[in-house]
Amino acid sequence: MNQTQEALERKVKRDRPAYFNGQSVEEDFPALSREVRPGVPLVYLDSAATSQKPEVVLETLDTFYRKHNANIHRGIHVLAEEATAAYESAREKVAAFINAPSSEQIVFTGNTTESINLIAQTWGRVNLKPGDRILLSEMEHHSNLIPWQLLASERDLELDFIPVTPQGTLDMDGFKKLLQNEPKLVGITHMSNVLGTINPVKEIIREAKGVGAVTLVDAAQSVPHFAVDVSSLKADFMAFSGHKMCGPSGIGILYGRRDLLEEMPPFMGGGEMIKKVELRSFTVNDLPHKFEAGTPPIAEAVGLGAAVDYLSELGMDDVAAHEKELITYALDRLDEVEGLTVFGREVEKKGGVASFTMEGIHPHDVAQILDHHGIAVRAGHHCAQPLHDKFGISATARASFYLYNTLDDIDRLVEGLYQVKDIFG
Ligand code: 7TS
Repeated sequence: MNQTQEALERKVKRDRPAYFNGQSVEEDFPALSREVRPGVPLVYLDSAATSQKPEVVLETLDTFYRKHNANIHRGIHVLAEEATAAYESAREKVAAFINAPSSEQIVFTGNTTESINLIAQTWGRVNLKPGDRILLSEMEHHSNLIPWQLLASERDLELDFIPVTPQGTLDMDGFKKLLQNEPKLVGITHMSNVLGTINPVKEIIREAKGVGAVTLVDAAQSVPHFAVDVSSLKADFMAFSGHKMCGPSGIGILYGRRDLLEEMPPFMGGGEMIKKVELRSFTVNDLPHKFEAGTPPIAEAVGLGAAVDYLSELGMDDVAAHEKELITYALDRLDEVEGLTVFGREVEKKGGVASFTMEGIHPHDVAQILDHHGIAVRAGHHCAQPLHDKFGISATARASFYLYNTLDDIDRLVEGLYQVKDIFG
């Protein structure tokens, strides 16, 4: 048995737990204490895809369905009132979490993807005409790319892209040049789900506003990981997902500037989004209900509210500091592995994401062998194919961290990577 095998087979002791306010948080997440196979404990390093859920969120969902389950906004009975109050209180919590001026500017959707499609299909359809330009970046997730490609082909729009430098940051000189084309919309990811790069969105928004552009921040990877203040950023739109921030899947958030939301037509038609309906006409409901057609994700919103409380109690600055410690340690340890390249290795403002290749070994093989040792990472293009093309690769393996990960998890990852090397010689 070589050293790596010995290391893998010893019972993993969490000598260095993830502490917040003197309390270890790992026990809060039931999934983290499971074994994926007998004797093989889970090391979950796929939080950029979705986060694990703390007990308090699971309990909130359970209690909601057991005691308060009813449809909202339309019932005059106790359960309907309780469910409505819980749903609307979740909206207040989300508004406070991102420092939105009003909860009426928080629209619940299904996920980040739906939030961005909503903007494209409502604001975009009304405000963009043939020849207008949209400025995105080369590091966008497909969900901030395809909705604009669809609209561009329908409306004859032009798409421009802020280049990504070989180091993995946005080329800000390139950005300023592209602004001279006077785009009508600038839509940028706050943090890359592949490189971990945290983009200077405040500066981007300020510059974009200088040429009269409307701004959209894809905050799917930022709001879960560090404090984001939408009022200070002055973003016109911001989109993120509940499932990446300790909440349930099936709920997303769209923040919008009030006057823009007021002017936008509805996204989908049906119940809830109307005030008065006649056979051939209707009047739209007030914000935010105008954009929430049909029965919304009620339990999911309530669960998200619990997740927001959980994160707020830990403190987002402490969450960010913890992840900074993890990524710093991870980069140091990954450097030890010969033939391993981390994309965005030198990015200064980098969240807890390490995407890498190993010389001569396909990322899917890396992920598969790691999985054999209980280490969950993702392999592929992570819905950012153009970014991978830019780096001349088709796929990477990605380890992504969250508040519950520990330095021990990173040691396990590196031990697993040595195992990969042992197998592939
Ligand atoms: N934007 C970014 C930056 C993302 O990372 C993701 C999801 C989305 C948008 C879409 O979020 P959704 O909730 O609508 O799916 N990112 C990933 C990922 O990196 N692996 O799986 C999903």
